[in-house]
This record gives sequence, structure tokens and C-alpha cells, in this order.
Amino acid sequence: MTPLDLLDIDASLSDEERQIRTVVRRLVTDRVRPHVAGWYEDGQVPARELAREFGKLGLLGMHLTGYGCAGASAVAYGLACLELEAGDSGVRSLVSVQGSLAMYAIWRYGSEEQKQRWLPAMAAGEAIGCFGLTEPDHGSDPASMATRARRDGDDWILNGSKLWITNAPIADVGVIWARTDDGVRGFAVPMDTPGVTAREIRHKMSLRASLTGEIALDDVRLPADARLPEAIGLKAPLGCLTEARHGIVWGALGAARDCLETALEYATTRTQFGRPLAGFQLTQAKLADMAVEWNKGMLLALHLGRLADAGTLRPDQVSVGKLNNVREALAIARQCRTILGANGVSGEYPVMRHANNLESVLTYEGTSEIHQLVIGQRLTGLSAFA
Ligand code: TGC
Ligand code: FAD
Repeated sequence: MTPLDLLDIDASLSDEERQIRTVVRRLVTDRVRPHVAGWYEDGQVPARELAREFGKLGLLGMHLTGYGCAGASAVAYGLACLELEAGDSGVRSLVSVQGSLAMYAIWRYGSEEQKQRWLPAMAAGEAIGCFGLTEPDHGSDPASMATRARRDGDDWILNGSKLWITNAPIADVGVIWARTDDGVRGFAVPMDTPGVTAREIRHKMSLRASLTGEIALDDVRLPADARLPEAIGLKAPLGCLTEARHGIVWGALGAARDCLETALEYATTRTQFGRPLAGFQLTQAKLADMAVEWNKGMLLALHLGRLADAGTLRPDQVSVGKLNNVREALAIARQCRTILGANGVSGEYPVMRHANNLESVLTYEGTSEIHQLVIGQRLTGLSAFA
């Protein structure tokens, strides 16, 4: 429960959903909060160690079934993302990329052998996955990707590069998307294959508690069975994005909640002009407006989560949630920062870290503009991309 829950949204959750949320919140309190400011400042995170701990709790690929995955509901997965991102967006990213992108791709499009080989180890956090779609020259428009896969006998030869790839520097397996003579296809690439190199991208000013890398693919020879047999065309990677974007719809509200709770606490304890900041009408107006937006975001997330559990969620509906909740979470983080005054820019408080992180969240998994255009297409029937 949070005092921000003005609408008693909590009452709409099942006991199981609340229990999962409690477990994840405790994990974040014990394992993330005490260290995350330091990880952020150092630009380092013990991702492997965290992945093993998350794996033990069943958080990796938790909404998938079989192969060591927990088979939780979409709403439970969303709540887990929310709690993780209340710790840090980078920590949620570790889990989303592993579960919703890399594991989901193998689970949805892979052969039985690929599933047996990778999924149990990934669910346990013993193997780390990454998802290579974005390229240096092709971000919002993955249909134009330049990475090529060509046949050489039964083998495949991959050439190209992928940029801004979460977990790449430590990944054991990369789900790599490449153009073939027959269109876009996906490959499960062991990252120790000769010709694969991953370079860490340093000096990010956002998502610093997350490892991001560039993957170079230089005549990478793969056996025929490295290709994900059911991944045919661009809709395969885009289908993975829909999974991850749903998690972000919830996750962004976690970062916003942490900012709001921090600002609320600060405003009630800090006095100026002889009274708490929270006693000023202007501060209350800020807090009220932010809490209203946060509650609207929660209703939206819950609605989309229930649609996902009913199996009827459409990608353009996920765009509504990603666009709104990340945009509002970022606005909330920035407004909360003003309430903390100078302390708002200090790493002693989580607010500026969340605000900086949300700049990445606004851009990755489809920028705000891309989601506006997806919604625009739904409304008008006209594609702005074609
Ligand atoms: P378009 O012609 O619209 O679609 C091609 C085919 O794909 C289908 N489709 C989708 N299917 C499932 N989910 C979606 N979200 C889908 N969007 C489209 C579509 O129905 C079509 O199917 P079919 O059967 O007709 O072939 O494709 P387009 O080239 O016009 O592009 C559309 C656009 C711009 C929306 C798409 O390219 C896009 O979403 N671009 C943004 C790229 C992006 O989001 N990249 C993210 C990379 S991963 C990442 O950022 C990870 S961050 C770390 C973390 O998550 O924590
Ligand atoms: P561009 O596509 O060049 O866009 C630049 C600007 O132009 C944006 O504002 C965009 O909205 C706008 N724009 C583009 N096209 C249009 C249009 N048609 N109309 C109007 N405006 C438009 N990718 C992965 O594949 N895997 C990952 O694990 C991953 N992790 C990431 C982690 C971080 C920290 C970050 C920052 C990014 C990550 N990404 C990842 C990449 C991310 O998905 C891309 O950055 C994103 O898709 C945008 O691509 P771009 O940066 O090339 O921007």
C-alpha cells in the first residue's frame, strides 16, 4: 500500500498479486536501495549477482510458462516491474531485457532444443541474455536494419553491428535480428562465438546502473540451428517489444512513486517561512496534480495488464500506456525535484537519478514520437512511416 493510492486501486489486486509485489518490494529494499546510488555514481552494477538473486525468486521470465519460468500473470509481472523500477530503472531493465526480450524471443520463436538449452539457465539467472535490434544508423526504423545473415552451406554468416544493447557486455546469449534474402530473421547467438565482440558504452548520463554495449558481428559463423525457426519478419522482434513495453507501462510508475513518496516526506519535514513546505498551497497543488496523474497511470496499467491476461491486448494499446506513463513519470520526477530544492539535485535523494533514468525510458522501447504515430495510425488509418 502507498498513501498515493487515492482510488483504492490496491483493492482490485488479487492476494497473489499483492504477495508477489510484497516479495519484490522487500528484495528491492534489502538488495537494491542500500547500494543503488553508489552503482549509479560509479556507472557499475553487479548484474550477474543480481540476476542470480532475481532468478532464485522466479522474477526472470516470470510471465512465461515452462522451462523453469514462474507462469505468473501479466499484472503480477507488471507489479514486479513497478517495484523494481521504484529501486532503479536500470534494475528493471536488467529484468525486462532478460525476460521480456531475450527469453520471450526464444520462448515464442525458438526450437525445442533452443528452449531447453537457454531458458532454464536464463530463468535461474545463470545465463544472461541481450536483445540486439537497434543499430548505429537504424533506431526507430528497424525495418531498415543493415545487419546481414547469409547462408554458407547449412551455416549462417552474420555481419553488422548493434548499438545501445542492454546487458550486452556480460551477455551469454544475444538474440540478434538480421536481414536475410527472405526478410528479417532472429538468431540465438552465443556471445563467445568467434567474430562477436561486445564493447561497453561508458559515460552515460542516464541509466548508469545498467550495462549497455555495442555488439560487432564480423563474419560470425553459426550453425543452421542457431536461427529461431518461428521468427519470420519484422513482426517477430516487434512482438517482443510489445511484451517489454507492457512492463515499462508499470515500471515507470515505480520510479514516479519513489519520487512522489520522497517529495511528500520531504515537504512535510522541511520548513521555510515557519511552516512545512507541504503547508503551502502551491506545494499541495503540485502534489495533488502529480498524485492524480499517478493514479490515472495505475488505472491505465491495470487495464492493460488485465487485457494482457485475457489475451486481447493489442500493440497500439500498449503504445497508449508507454506514451502516457513514461511521459507522466518523467514530468512527476522533474516536478518532485523542484520540491526538494537544492537537495533535488543531490545523489543523497533518488529523485534526480529517477528523472535522468526516465530520459532513457522515454527513448527506448519506442520513443514518445513513435508511440504517438502508432496511436495516430490507429485513429486515422494512415501510416506516417510508410
Ligand atoms: P509495420 O509495417 O507497422 O509492422 C511490420 C509488422 O509487424 C507488426 N507489428 C507488431 N507486432 C507486434 N507488436 C508490435 N508492437 C508491432 N508493431 C507492428 C505489424 O502488424 C506488421 O505485421 P505483418 O503481419 O503485416 O507483417 O512496421 P514499420 O516498419 O512501419 O514500423 C513500425 C514502427 C515504427 C512502429 C516500429 O518499427 C517500431 O516500433 N519502432 C521502434 C523501434 C523500437 O522500439 N526499438 C526498441 C529496441 S529494444 C529496446 O529499446 C530495449 S530497451 C531496454 C529495456 O527494455 O529495458
Ligand atoms: P532515432 O530513431 O534516430 O530518433 C531520434 C529522434 O527522432 C527521436 O526523437 C525520434 O522520436 C525522432 N524520430 C524518428 N523517426 C521519426 C518519425 N518518423 N517521426 C517523428 N520523429 C521521429 N535497443 C535494442 O535493440 N536493445 C536494447 O537492449 C536497447 N537498450 C537501450 C538502452 C538504453 C540506455 C538506451 C538509451 C537505448 C537502448 N536501445 C536498445 C536503443 C533504443 O531502442 C533506441 O535508442 C530507440 O529505439 C531510438 O532509436 P535512436 O536512438 O536511433 O533514435
